Amino acid sequence: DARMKTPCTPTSSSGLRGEYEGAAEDYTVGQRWQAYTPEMHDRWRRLFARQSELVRTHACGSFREGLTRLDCGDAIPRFEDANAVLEPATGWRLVAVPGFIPDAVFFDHLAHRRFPVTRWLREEHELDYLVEPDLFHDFFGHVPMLLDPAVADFLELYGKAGARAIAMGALDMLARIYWYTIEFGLVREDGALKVFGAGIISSSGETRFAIEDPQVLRLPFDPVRIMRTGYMIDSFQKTYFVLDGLPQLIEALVGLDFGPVYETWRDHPPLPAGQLLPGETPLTGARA
Ligand code: HBI
Ligand code: FE
Repeated sequence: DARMKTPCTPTSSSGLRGEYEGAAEDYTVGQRWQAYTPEMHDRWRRLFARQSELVRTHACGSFREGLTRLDCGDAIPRFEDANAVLEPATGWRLVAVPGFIPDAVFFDHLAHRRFPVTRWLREEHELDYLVEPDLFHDFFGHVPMLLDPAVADFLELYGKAGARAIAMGALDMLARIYWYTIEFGLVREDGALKVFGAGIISSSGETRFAIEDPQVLRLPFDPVRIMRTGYMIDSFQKTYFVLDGLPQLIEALVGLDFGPVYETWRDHPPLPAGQLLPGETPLTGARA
């Protein structure tokens, strides 16, 4: 998520939240599963029950299958249990982090197939919305997709692309790729729109909105268009990009050298979210 502003802001009383002290150089910490209270496990169960209901009708097949394989609805999962499922499947491994971590560190984890998962759980008053990643967003939203081979490969490539984007002053452009796919991506399956992005699927309101709203702009997946497009950080998205299938994540990137794209567009202001360009044909929304 790029939603959160600054790392290292201890924000509350919930113990593990924002506790960066004692983190390793790569910002990893122990999950400290024993520190979760019965109230936290109960909150997880309720969040899980509500979202998994929507998943059945709104999520893509890979998400549904991944969630089933993780079998994590009864209590806050232990990362080591998830790793026992992930590692043999796609070679990914979860590492616990205190929250938002610096860009370069985040990229390095992904480049090595380590997915950083925030160890603390949102509080009761923020069940529907919070501005930073927590355990529910990171685990429920992202981990099932790590079992999909295309997403598994794509995330590693994204991590490996980080250093160059930073060096070229184009981090914003690369981050939009993550935002509009891994966080807010849609995919068409058997003609129907389905969610695969974690930012959508961990939110009950946005899951319905992204699939059901007849007006919102939905555009075919296009990496260069995405790199030029600004996004919403504190409301539902105004544009969603739709894949023809998850393998398109890789297909669209193999032939594409990001360097020249960065050079062409990095000094232009981003296109406003929700704006249609002349000649574009949206799947839905204005002039669809
Ligand atoms: N750290 N924990 C955490 N989660 C993220 O999603 C995250 C991050 N640090 C940087 C970051 N995301 C993004 O800004 C990069 O993808 C660019
Ligand atoms: Fe996320």
